[in-house]
Amino acid sequence: MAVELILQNGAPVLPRWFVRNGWELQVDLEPGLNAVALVGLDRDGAPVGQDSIDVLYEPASAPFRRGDASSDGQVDIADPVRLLFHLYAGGVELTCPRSADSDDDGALGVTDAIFLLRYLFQGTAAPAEPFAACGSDATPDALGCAAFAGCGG
Ligand SMILES: [Ca+2]
Ligand SMILES: [Ca+2]
Repeated sequence: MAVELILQNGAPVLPRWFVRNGWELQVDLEPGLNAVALVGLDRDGAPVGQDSIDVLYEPASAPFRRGDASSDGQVDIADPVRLLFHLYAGGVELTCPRSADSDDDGALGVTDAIFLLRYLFQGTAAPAEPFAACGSDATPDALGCAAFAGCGG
C-alpha cells in the first residue's frame, strides 16, 4: 500500500513507519470528536480500501462547579447574566466555559442561561454534577476549563 500525501487543514502530515505495514501519524486534533478517514491506494493511486475512526479529544480541565459561569464560587443571578454577555454582547471571556454549560449538553447557548434561571427562581432540577461541590465532568465534551478560581484553580 502506498501512502499518499495527507493534508490537515492544507498542511502535509508525514507518516512515521514503525513496521513494514504499519505507520503512525501525529496530527493536531480539535477539541471534541474528530473523524479520521484512511484511504489505502495501490501503486497506481487507485483506492483499494478505506476505514475511519473517531477520536475524542477532551481538553484538560480544572476542577469546576457547574452553573458558576463567573468562577466566583457561588451560583447566582450573575452567572446566567455573564453567560448571556459572553454569548451575545462580546468582550466577556469565560475562564471555564465548561462551568457555564448548565444543561450539560456539551455546548453553550441561551438554554444554559434559561436552565440556571429556572433552577434559581422556579426550583427546577439542579445542574448535573459537579454542582454541589467542585469536581470534574463525568460527561466528556469539547468545552474547556483552563482555570476556575471558585475551586482554587
Ligand atoms: Ca458565580
Ligand atoms: Ca449547554
